[in-house]
This record gives sequence, structure tokens and C-alpha cells, in this order.
Amino acid sequence: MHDSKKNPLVTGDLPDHELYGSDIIAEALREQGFPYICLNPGASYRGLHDSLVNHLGNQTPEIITCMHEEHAVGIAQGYAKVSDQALAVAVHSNVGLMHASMGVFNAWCDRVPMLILGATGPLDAAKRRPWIEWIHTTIDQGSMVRGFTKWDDQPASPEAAVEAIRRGVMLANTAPSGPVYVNLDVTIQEQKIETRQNLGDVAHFSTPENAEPPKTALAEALKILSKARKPFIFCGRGSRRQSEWDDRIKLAERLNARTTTHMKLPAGFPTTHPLFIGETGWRLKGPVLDAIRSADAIIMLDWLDGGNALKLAFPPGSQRPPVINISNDFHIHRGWSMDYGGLAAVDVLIPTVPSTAVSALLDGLAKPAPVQQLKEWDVPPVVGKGDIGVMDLARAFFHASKGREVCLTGRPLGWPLNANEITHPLGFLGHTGGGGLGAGTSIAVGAALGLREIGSKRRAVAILGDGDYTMGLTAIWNAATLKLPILFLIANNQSYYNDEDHQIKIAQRRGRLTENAPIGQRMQGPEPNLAGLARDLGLEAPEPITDLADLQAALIHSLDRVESGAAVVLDVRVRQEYVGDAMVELS
Ligand SMILES: Cc1ncc(C[n+]2csc(CCOP(=O)(O)OP(=O)(O)O)c2C)c(N)n1
Ligand SMILES: [Mg+2]
Repeated sequence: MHDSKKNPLVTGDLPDHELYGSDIIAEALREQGFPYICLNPGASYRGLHDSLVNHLGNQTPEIITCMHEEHAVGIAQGYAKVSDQALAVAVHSNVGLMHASMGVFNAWCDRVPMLILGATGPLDAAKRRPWIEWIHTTIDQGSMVRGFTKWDDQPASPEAAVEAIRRGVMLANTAPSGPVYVNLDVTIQEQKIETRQNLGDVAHFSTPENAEPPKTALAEALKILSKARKPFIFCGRGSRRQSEWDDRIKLAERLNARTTTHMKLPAGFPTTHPLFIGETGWRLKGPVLDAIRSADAIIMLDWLDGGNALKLAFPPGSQRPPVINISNDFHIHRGWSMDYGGLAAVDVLIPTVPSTAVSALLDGLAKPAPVQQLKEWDVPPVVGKGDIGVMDLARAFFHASKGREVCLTGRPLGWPLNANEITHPLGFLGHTGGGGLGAGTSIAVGAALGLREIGSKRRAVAILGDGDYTMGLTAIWNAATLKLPILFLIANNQSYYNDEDHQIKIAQRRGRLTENAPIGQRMQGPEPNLAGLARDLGLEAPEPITDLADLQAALIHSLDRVESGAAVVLDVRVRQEYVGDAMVELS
């Protein structure tokens, strides 16, 4: 980490040298308090880079050098998933943004804030250096990510860039959150500032508070809930704040409502609470579907694709209970991406975030209910030897992590439902958002960084598929450079098995050979050495675990190492299979 004492520039005061446009742009990052800026360098923002290092002394923000722009964005995503706050990212003109774009899409779908700075060669052709600045220059560069950012800008002066950063951070952090993009022309970075203008105080541009629910909608919701005897709560998106978590529990207890959480969303309700029926994905089935169908009122707390969830539970034409939808997500629905899901048919729409609405509902509901006792899960130990199934890995991880404070930053495709006790808002951070493979590693690094930044002792654990790991591989180097305690646990089936599974199903549907499903799907011949790759990037990595008999001890050892501060990759060879069952039945 950067040692500020050794840097003569870091004296508390900004150095008294000639000022350039990028100096005041860098100051606009400092006034936001960004601890870090994640980047892969590029000549299009050499001016800004110089200002970060030689004007700000590489402190607030400190540069995190990434091996790929997608990692820079992924680290900011993981950081925001923990802290609910935007981090700064910088990407090189057009090509850097092209690399970054999948990460931006993931962050967008995940409703995660971040400020992305980009750059372009001079829009004024007369100022362009031959060739290089011509290939760096694009007209309307922001259009590349406009369909999946909340806002973008290309300011034409350093002062306008300061305003763009202030506006961008405010927009990014305002719920529903999302990434914003500010593109900095080389000219405004490299021009001299003759007179410093008074640009006012950043305090005047703070993120607005979340709105309180409108009175009429709140009253209608309370009327429905006062009659309900068997309500159901879809516990969707929310902040990582403990107070919001506690309020949700109170709401469920006061209503005696059964609850579910979404496997793709961050922790929404304690899985050990007796009112928790189980996790779900988009397929509603078993006890979760039964509880929804037998409910006499439904509350949706910013649920993922609530429209289709309701349609699946109550096909058009069937009877359904009144639905109260608490979400302001519609504020950022755009025309390019359909990630918003189906249009929910509801009876009351409370157009704000769940936190303010839930606390207002609590104020309006009578008599506090007794606090309910959490229930321990009963999971059989993992015994025997031989090859390792996905369920074996889930059970072994359950036992190895029991009693430890972990933050699951992601879980692989095919991971069983109800496989992790999640009892804290930082217990699980959900999935990538946009389904973009290769993000699991950088999101995990960003989450570990965020945990350290907020002073949490919780240890980041990323359970990743081998395809996700290898695609995002070099991001793990940042776990080493940042000295982050973290476990990358690889469920290594040596395949892009999700797609193998699809090929099996399509072959079955077409009456063709399922034996051919592995063709084009396996990472073999030669198989990549996942542990070796990790070691060469500066992480600890024991030899791969291939026998069930060694699994439990290996997991305990790796988690112990992480508790002592190490960054570890554990490669566990698992069968090519998706189990489809829940690990624990909760009702
Ligand atoms: C950028 C990107 N490319 C391709 C895909 C399609 N895809 C979805 S899942 C998957 C396989 C993932 O492999 P792995 O992480 O090993 O998990 P497994 O499927 O084996 O459980 C692929 C290729 C994707 N989602 N994103
Ligand atoms: Mg795989």
C-alpha cells in the first residue's frame, strides 16, 4: 500500500505548482472522499494520471492497478455491494471502455453505483496528434454504454468536468443506484488553468435521502395488511444496513408473514428464521410456491423480476391475493436492456426503496410481536471417499464455515438452494447482476476491499465455477497486491457445465445424442492448472482436492489461512452435474 509519509507531496496541503485541468478534476475525486480509483492506464488520460500521482500524491484516491478494465469495474462493483457507495474507476479511451463494458452491464443490472471516468483524444481535430489520437477519438463515446448507465457526460472544460463528477456521483448513489460515465477530452485534462474559479462546496451536492412512501399508498397497504392472516414477503433488494435488516425481520414477525429471498440478490432475510420458507430462483416451486399461493396478501420488497414471479405463481385469469409492490426501480428502466423484467400487476405501488417503506409500515402496524428464536440447520456430516459431488461440497463448506463470519461474494451456477446459513446483511452479496461470466473474481476482490474499508472482520469467500474463475483469472492478483484476506473456492467441474446441461436438454428435446453434450464445453487437453496459475499470481493455493476424504480438512485449513490474512485459491474437483435440490428443506 502507498506510504504517504514517504511522499513529499502529501503534506495535507495541495502542492503549489502550475495547475492543469486534470488537477482540478483530480481534486473533484478527492472531495468525494474516494479512497481508491481502480484503473488500467492509458495515454488518453495521462493528464489525469499525472494529477492523481503528482498533484494528489496518490492518496484519496489511491490507484489500484488492474490487469483488465473489466476487473477495475468489477472491483468497484464488489466494493459497492458491501458499502452501498460508488467507487471511482478510470478506463482508457474507447478500447478501455470496450473492455469495461461487460462489467458496466453487470453493475447496471445489479443496481450498483460507480463513477467511471473515461477519456477521448481531442474532439478538436486541429489539436489531435497523428494516428494515435485519431484512433483514440470517437464521437459520442458514451453511446457505447448509454443503454446501461444512469447518465453520461463529456464536459468541455475542467470546471464542467468538476460539475459532471459531482452530478455523476450524486446520480450513481441515489436509489435506484447504477453506474455513470464521464468522458474527459485530452484537451481539458492537459490545458493550463490560469485562474482557479470558485466552484463552491461539495456539501451542496450530496446524495438525496430516500423518499418516504406517499400517504395514500401507505394507508392502502396498511388496510390490506390489517386484514391479512397469512401474508407473504418477497425479500428483494435492499441496502447492507443492519437497521434495514432488523426492520424487515420486525415486519415479518409483526405480520407473521412467511418470507423468501432470491438466490441472485444479496442477503434479504435471515435464512435461520422460522418465518423463512427457503431461497428461490426465478422458478417458483415446492414450499415457496405453496406459501405464495396460500397467502392472503403479498408484499414485494423490490423483488427481481416481480412481474414474472407473480405471473408464474398466479397465471393470468386465476385468483390472487392483493399485492403491495415496494420499489422505485421503474425510475431507471430504459429502452436498450430488458433487465427490468415483467411489468408487475399490483394493487398498491409504493414508489420508494424498501427501507423507508418498511419502517413506515412498522409505525402503522399495531402491537409488536414476540421476537422469534432462530433455528439451527441440521446438516449431516460429509463422510466417505471417492469423487466429489456439488452437494458434498456445499455440505462440507457449510460445516467448515459454521461459526465463522464470512461474506459470500458469489456462488456458482448449480449451487443448491438453502445451502448457506445467512444471518447478516453482509452474509451474501448475490450474483453478478448481468450474468456476465468472469466477474466473480473481481467482485470478490472489491468486496474484500470494501469489508476492510468499513472495518468489518468478515472474510470474503467467493465460490466460483472454473469457467468464471479462468475468465476473470488475473483479477485475483489484486487480492495479493492489496493484501486482502479472501478465499476463492473453485467448484471445478472442468467444464462450462451450464451449457453442457443445455446441450443435454436440447438433444433430449430433439431426440439427438446426449453423449455429445461435452463437445465444445470442456476445459481439458491440457487442463488449466488453476492452483498453479494462482500461485504465479502471488496467492496461496494448495494442491487440488480430488477425493471426498480430503475435502473437509482442506476447507477448514483454507478458511483458517484466510482468517490469518491470506489470499487463498482452493481448487476442488467436482462431478459434472447440477443437483437441482435444496440442501436443507426448511418447512
Ligand atoms: C461473458 C459470458 N460468456 C459466456 C457466457 C455463457 N455462459 C453462461 S454459464 C457458462 C459456463 C460457466 O462455467 P463455470 O463457471 O465453470 O460454471 P458451470 O457452468 O461449470 O457450473 C457460460 C459459458 C456468459 N454468461 N458470459
Ligand atoms: Mg465449470
